Amino acid sequence: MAIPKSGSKSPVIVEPPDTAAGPEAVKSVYRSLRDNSGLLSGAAALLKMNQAGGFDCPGCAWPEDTEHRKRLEFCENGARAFADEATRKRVTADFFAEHSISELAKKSGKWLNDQGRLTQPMVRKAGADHYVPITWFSAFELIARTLNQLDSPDQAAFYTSGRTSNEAAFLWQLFVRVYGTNNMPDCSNLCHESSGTALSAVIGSGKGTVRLSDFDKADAIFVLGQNPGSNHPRMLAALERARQNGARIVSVNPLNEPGTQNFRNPQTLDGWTGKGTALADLHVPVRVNGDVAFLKGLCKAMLEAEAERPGEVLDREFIRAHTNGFEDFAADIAGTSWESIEQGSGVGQETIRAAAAIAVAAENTICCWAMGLTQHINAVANIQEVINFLMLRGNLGRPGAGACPVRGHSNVQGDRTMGIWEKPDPEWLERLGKEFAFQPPTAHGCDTVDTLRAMADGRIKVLVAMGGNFAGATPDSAFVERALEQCSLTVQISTKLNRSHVVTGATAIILPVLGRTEIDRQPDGEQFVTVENSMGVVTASQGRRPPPGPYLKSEVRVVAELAEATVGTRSAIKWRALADDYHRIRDHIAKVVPGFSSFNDRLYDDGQIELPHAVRDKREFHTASGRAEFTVHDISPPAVPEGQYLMTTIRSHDQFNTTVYTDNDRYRGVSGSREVVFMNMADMAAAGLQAGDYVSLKSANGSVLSGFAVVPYRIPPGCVACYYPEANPLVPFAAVAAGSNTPAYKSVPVEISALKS
Ligand SMILES: Nc1nc2c(c(=O)[nH]1)N[C@H]1C(S)=C(S)[C@@H](COP(=O)(O)OP(=O)(O)OC[C@H]3O[C@@H](n4cnc5c(=O)[nH]c(N)nc54)[C@H](O)[C@@H]3O)O[C@H]1N2
Ligand SMILES: Nc1nc2c(c(=O)[nH]1)N[C@H]1C(S)=C(S)[C@@H](COP(=O)(O)OP(=O)(O)OC[C@H]3O[C@@H](n4cnc5c(=O)[nH]c(N)nc54)[C@H](O)[C@@H]3O)O[C@H]1N2
Ligand SMILES: [Mo]
Repeated sequence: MAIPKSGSKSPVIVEPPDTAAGPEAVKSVYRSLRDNSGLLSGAAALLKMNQAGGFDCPGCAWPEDTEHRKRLEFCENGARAFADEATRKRVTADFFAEHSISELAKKSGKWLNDQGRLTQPMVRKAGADHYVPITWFSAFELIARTLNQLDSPDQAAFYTSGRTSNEAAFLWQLFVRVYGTNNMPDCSNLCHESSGTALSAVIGSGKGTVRLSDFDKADAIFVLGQNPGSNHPRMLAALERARQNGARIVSVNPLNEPGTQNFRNPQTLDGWTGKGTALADLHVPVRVNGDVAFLKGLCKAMLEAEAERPGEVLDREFIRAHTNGFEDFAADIAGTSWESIEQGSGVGQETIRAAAAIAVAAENTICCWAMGLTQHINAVANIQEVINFLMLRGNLGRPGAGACPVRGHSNVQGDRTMGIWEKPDPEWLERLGKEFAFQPPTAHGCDTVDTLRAMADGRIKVLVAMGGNFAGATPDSAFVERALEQCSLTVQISTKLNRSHVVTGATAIILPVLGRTEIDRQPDGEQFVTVENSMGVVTASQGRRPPPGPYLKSEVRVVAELAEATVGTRSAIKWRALADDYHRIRDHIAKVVPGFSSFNDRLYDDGQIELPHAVRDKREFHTASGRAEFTVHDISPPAVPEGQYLMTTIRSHDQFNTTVYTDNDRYRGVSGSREVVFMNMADMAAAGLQAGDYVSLKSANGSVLSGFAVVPYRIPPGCVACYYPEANPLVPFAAVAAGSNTPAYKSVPVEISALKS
């Protein structure tokens, strides 16, 4: 089934701006509050966002700046994520009586989201084409019965999206393991899994090694494969301050994103009236998936500089005392020709040398990265090359320097810390089993891609999803939708409607939950939850807005009641009591999860917990050898068949993952349609294409997307970009990153053909 379009208008294309934020961002916040929550109540609630005693932004995982915290510690896109949750629109039982599921399956994701908040549990009975109301009790009973009738607990999978709080996530993984499986696919498998895999192998920890304060001490910051202007706008303030302190910024990206070029901080007078701060000193227009080649070139230039000025470039002492494999690494770099580097990266030697000069002049360097590095077949290699580069000058485990994978969803890092992982560490399972007196399953479970394969093969029959949009976020949409339709039961625990509610198993259930911004009252009083940001800092988050209806439950309450119905008699765990007062869950977390001792007390005393990090705090590397590892990787430019293009998929400025707010992308100069393909002008000329021409795109899985409009753009030749999730049907299911199994959403070979007008 083709994914319905949000509108078939032709796009309006203008020259993209060269600056991010500024007054336009403030206007956009105003519009989204006006259209969703209402201005007054929305503005009052926003004052609580990212403040002590308030709620954590439901957007990205960039840390709050507690030192320089402003009265308004939020960004345009955080405000929009908030407004989207705070909408006054409601999806009620009448809505489902009016609209059949087959009719809803023809609506775009944007239309579904625009219908408002889910308000009561609904069921689609096998063979029916409408959802009808069901009581919470009957819904839990139906799910429990189905789960308990499976031949094995491994026939069910339990997905988690990264907005889920620590408390809900901890209880969720406990329930799933008491039930008897480690089938816990999550959005992290689609996101930063490559970072975790790469970092664990070479530095002994899967998390980033910097604190926010390190940005003030850095002399150089490399931003690779990341678009902070749209996806982590509060990071621009950290880059602006770093820049004002003299740091030099290098962006490595096939697109010259306005957010890294220039920033007009809407919280300063200059941001409203002046030109703002120029951010990147150097933009490196690497070709799509040219990063390994570029990073090897960067290291080659540095090793050559060291040969000319021995002792001045490399941190020999760090390399000797803390690392393994330098000789092999250096020999491989020496044997890699500049020609292959230029060809693989698409970047000239002078630009690579200019980037190396910035790194060599810097005492302290930070590398930040996101999906531009993690979603390729060789994504793990990308990230290990970043570590090679950092290690040459000892940029790990000291202030002002380090590795900074910038996480996506606001609690995706915390969910993993809480045990949402299909490959749990045996020590973790032992502590969990001891604390709750049960035997957790030890066999590794399915991640997201393995879950899809198992559903398609009939090995997994039930999917229960804690948030997210499993159908919309995964690759190869036609394959995924067939796999979902083969399930006997799919359950979505959600706030808003999306594709996953209309492409379902034979029986489907919707369980509506409170969002993070809403008051969560339980028998023992109003509750708060906790979240972990991208830099390992855990803070409390307390909702402040009235719930959108009387029948919604909190995520924690849903997990507790589902667990009681399903496995209530299998252990002595008092599920409901845990949900009555979340302090009780945190007391268990304190005993099971390393770094959380006296969790509740420390939250009250210090307001936050910074989790320990051996590399950052002690320059210790908990790898098998006790040292950080240099690694060697092939440049291996992706095989793009003759006449095809390498497609990357990107987020616009006006979406949060599969939730599309508008069809516009202000920073890339496109409005009115998302069905566009950004193309190099020379490629367009060679193919006889003009701006606005309609084309079809076809990939190796046989999927074809038709009617996409060509947008001329400064993107390296041979590369094109389309929006996520519209382009997901083209991403072949089997194309995944070696080691992390993350879909290669950012390097998909495609054929492009002009449509005859
Ligand atoms: N407003 C908003 N905020 C968000 C999100 C959102 O959708 N909207 N999503 C959240 C989530 S879950 C995540 S994971 C993050 C995502 O944040 P990002 O990773 O910034 O998002 P993307 O748009 O997927 O892609 C990032 C950048 O990678 C570049 N790129 C593409 N291919 C390549 C390549 O081969 N090499 C290099 N070097 N660069 C490449 C693209 O041009 C783009 O600038 O943001 C989080 N925050
Ligand atoms: N082509 C392509 N595909 C991609 C990517 C890409 O760059 N390119 N990026 C990948 C990445 S990085 C990620 S993280 C995934 C995202 O994958 P997901 O996390 O699965 O998707 P989202 O779109 O964030 O999920 C949105 C839905 O979550 C629900 N929701 C929102 N808030 C809450 C809440 O507080 N509680 C609950 N229970 N539900 C809530 C709503 O129903 C909403 O419709 O997509 C991946 N897919
Ligand atoms: Mo993500």
